[in-house]
Order: sequence, then structure tokens, then C-alpha cells
Amino acid sequence: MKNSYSTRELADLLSVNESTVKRWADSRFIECVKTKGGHRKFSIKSILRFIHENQMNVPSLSLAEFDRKDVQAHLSAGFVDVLVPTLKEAALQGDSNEVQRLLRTGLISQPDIILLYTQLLFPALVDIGRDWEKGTVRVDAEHLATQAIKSALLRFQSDIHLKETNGLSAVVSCFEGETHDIAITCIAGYLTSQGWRVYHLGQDIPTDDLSFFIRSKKPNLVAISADIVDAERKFVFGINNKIVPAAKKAGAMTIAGGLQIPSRFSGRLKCDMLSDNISDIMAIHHNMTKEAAEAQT
Ligand code: B12
Repeated sequence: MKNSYSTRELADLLSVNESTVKRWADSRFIECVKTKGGHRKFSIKSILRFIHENQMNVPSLSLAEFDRKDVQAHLSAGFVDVLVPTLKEAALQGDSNEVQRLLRTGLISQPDIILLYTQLLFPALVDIGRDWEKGTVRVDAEHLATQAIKSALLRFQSDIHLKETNGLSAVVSCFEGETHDIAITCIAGYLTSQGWRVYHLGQDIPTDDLSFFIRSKKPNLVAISADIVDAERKFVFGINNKIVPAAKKAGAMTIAGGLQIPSRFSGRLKCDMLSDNISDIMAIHHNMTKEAAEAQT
């Protein structure tokens, strides 16, 4: 993927006339800069955001990245899982630039970012987890991979088109003691791209502080993540007696998610929803924006 494209190159890429590209640029549908000679130049970032905003399928942009015919065929059919082994390797090498490049490549074939994360990023992490369990990946390599992914995710966020603000806000946070924060980072990225104001608190937030934060920000949604729950009673007490009451007072919906949350805690947590899949956030987003729009009319 080149860093910048001329008007003609972009027109070829999107299979439109050069005049169409110029019109889009002059109407500010797609960002460009003008060279000293007056020629338009389009950065790969602005092209990606444009493709993402308009949910365009531009296989030629990603296919040029790979020589292998099987990879090309999968990508043009929208199957980004073909990139999982490459992304896993890049992460284990600590190569965050390569991880970002693969996410960008994936975005071109799969513009829905929740699906992109579910089909490309998470399987690589699950695989790394399996290798760690087997003892074939050491903790240092696992940490390096996590850092590479987190750094790539941060930068990837600016490759994504952000919708205008929708007036809704969310607090996303790991439960006390929890350090697995990639799921909530992806949730925060998705909600931000959909126009939410997101307060991403990250790892290991003490329950009292989280409750205080919810009471002070009065968000519409509280999303808590807990993959590992060792102290069950403390967890149930914290959610039911501190976080849910704070959220209720703020008028917020609460969702708790994690590997075993629905299977272990169904019927025991007073949250509005329990989940083991971040795709549930898409449905919540759609319902809540619909309700907010209806309340305005
Ligand atoms: C990277 C990693 C780490 C990193 C975390 C760094 C970071 N900043 O996130 C480090 C090295 C710190 C770590 C530490 C540990 N880890 Co770890 N880790 C992983 C690994 C490889 C990837 C985690 C990940 O990001 N996965 C991708 C994300 C998206 O998955 P996820 O968080 O599970 O989220 C999914 C669902 O749970 C759900 N979800 C999660 N949160 C939410 C929230 C909402 C609102 C919703 C809707 C959904 C949702 O949606 C996602 C799927 O769509 C996993 C392997 C795996 N199978 O995932 C092991 C894994 C989770 N870790 C594990 C273990 C045991 C540990 C340690 C206890 C190891 C140790 N002995 O020290 C510690 C515990 C730390 C702690 N107390 O939090 C086990 C957990 C087994 C279990 N359930 O009991 C796993 C599964 C590895 C394994 N195969 O055994 N880990």
C-alpha cells in the first residue's frame, strides 16, 4: 500500500473517472492536499476513511499487497481470516507497523470493524493464548505481541471513518483486577466510530472509583469487561451493589462481558445484559441510537 496516490491513480483504484475524483475532492467528500504544482495528492489514510465511510469494496488496493493467489482469492471474497497467521507472526515479532498494515488490508475487504476484529484480530490472540498454554510461546513474547497489537489498534483508529456525534456516551472499563483490555479497546473504537463519546478507563479499575465515575459522567451505557473472575463473591457484590446502582441512577444500560460471563453468572448479575461476544455491542448501538432518535421526534 503506497502512502499517497495521485488523482489518476485513485481514479483507477476506484474505477471512476478522474473528474469524479476531482469533484469528490473539491466537495470535501475525500481529503486531499495540493502539491506546489497544484496537483491533488490523496494519503492512504484519507482513502481508507473514504472507503470505510462509503462501505466500498476495493479489492485491488489490498490484492497488490500479496503475491499468493489463494490469499488474493480469499480477500476479494471478503474472507479476512486468511491474514490471521501473518498477523499473529507480526504481533509475536512485536511489529506493530505490520499489524496496522494487516488491519488496513483487512478493512478494505471487511469494512465492518467489529467483524474485522472478530475474524482477524481475535483468532490471532486466541492462537497466541493456546501457544502460551502449550508452552510454545513464552510470557515475554505474549506481552510483546499484546503491546504491538495495542499500539497498532491505536493508530488504526485514525484509519477509520468517524460518524458525527450522536449525543450518546459510554463508560467502558475492565473490572477490578482485570488486565485483558483489548476487547474494551475494540468496543471503545467501534462506539467512537459510530459517533459516541467514549470514556475508556482501561485495565483494573477499582469498583468504588468506577461507580464514582459513572455517577459523575452519567453515561447512557456502561460496558464492563471481566475475562478472569477469581473472587466470585466480590465480583457479584461489586457489580450488583455498586456498579449497577450507579448506572441505574445515571439512567445507563449496563452490559458485562467476558469469556465466561454468561455461562458462569447468568441469573446472578443485575446487569441488563451479559455477553461473551463484542458483536452484541452492535445491536446495543443500533437500539440505543434508534431510541435516542425517536425520543427527539
Ligand atoms: C493477551 C493475553 C494476556 C495479556 C493481557 C494484556 C492486555 N492488555 O489485554 C496478559 C499477558 C497481561 C495476560 C495475563 C493473564 N492471562 Co491472559 N490472555 C491473553 C490472550 C492471549 C489474549 C486476550 C485477548 O485480548 N483476546 C482477544 C479478546 C477480544 O478476547 P476477550 O478479552 O476474551 O474478549 C472476548 C469475550 O470475552 C468478550 N468480551 C470481553 N470483554 C467484553 C466486554 C463486553 C462489554 C462485551 C460485550 C464482550 C466482552 O468479547 C470478546 C469476543 O468477542 C488470551 C487468549 C484468549 N483466548 O483470548 C489469554 C487468556 C485470556 N489469559 C488467561 C490467563 C489464565 C491469564 C493469567 C491468569 C495468566 C497468569 N497466570 O498470569 C493473567 C491474568 C491477568 C489478569 N488478572 O487479568 C487465560 C484465561 C483462562 C480463563 N478464562 O480462566 C487465556 C484464555 C489464555 C489461556 N488459553 O489459558 N493475558
